[in-house]
Amino acid sequence: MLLVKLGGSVVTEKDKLRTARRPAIRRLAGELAAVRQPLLVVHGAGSFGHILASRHRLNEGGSTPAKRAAAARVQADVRDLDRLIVDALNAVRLAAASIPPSAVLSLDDGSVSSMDLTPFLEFASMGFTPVTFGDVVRDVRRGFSICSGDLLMLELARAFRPDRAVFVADVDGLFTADPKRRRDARLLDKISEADLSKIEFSSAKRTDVTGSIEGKVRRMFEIAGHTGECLIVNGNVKNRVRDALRGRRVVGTRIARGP
Ligand code: IP8
Repeated sequence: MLLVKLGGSVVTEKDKLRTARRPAIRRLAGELAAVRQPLLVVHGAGSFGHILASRHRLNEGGSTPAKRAAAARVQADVRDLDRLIVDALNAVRLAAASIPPSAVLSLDDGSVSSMDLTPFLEFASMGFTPVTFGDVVRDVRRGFSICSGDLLMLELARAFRPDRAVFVADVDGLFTADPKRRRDARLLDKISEADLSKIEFSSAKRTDVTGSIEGKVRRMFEIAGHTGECLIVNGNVKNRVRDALRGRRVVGTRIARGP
């Protein structure tokens, strides 16, 4: 079993509200099909989730009618993006079975308190490709909150122990500094927890409601502990995702298992 997260910055224009990158979605679906192995697919929310979630501070939860309306809007929007991805996967005969986190998972102050894995296990065992995504979900303390695709990657890695987990980003991997801002930023081809201090993390962009890059990297170390291999690759480079999933040596960052 292989686990892949299509990052929101690859499948959407992150700064343009509800704007999908349809050609990238179609190409990546083709690359996933070319791997010819059972897959679990997670995707981020990109501009279908982060912009409004951040504007309405949905990660803090709430119970006012305005907050509920915004939460419902974002839930509907991430489903729209999911539909585009599911259609692209079906077009290449991956038989996508979409499993919305809001129906199978609840949080407790931002951490997973329960998740029903049955639909993932049963659809996967029938040869479907389970697909799930960053979503607005119930939170026993906050009312509702945001569940990131990264958190789903962790839960699925724990449950399925995939041979490989691949994070698909819009950059080549992890750099010593933000490659979009610093020209001297160097790609790290492997990273362990001890290397975290070598990275100059810029503060998370204002619209990213699911936390800092550093927090995401720490979660990847946890994920790496449940997979044969865990890596970040650039989904904007043709066939890199396909080759990474096939286990070829590609440009990217390998995440070492925790201590
Ligand atoms: O894009 C965020 O998921 P992510 C989900 O995987 C929402 O961080 C609704 C903003």
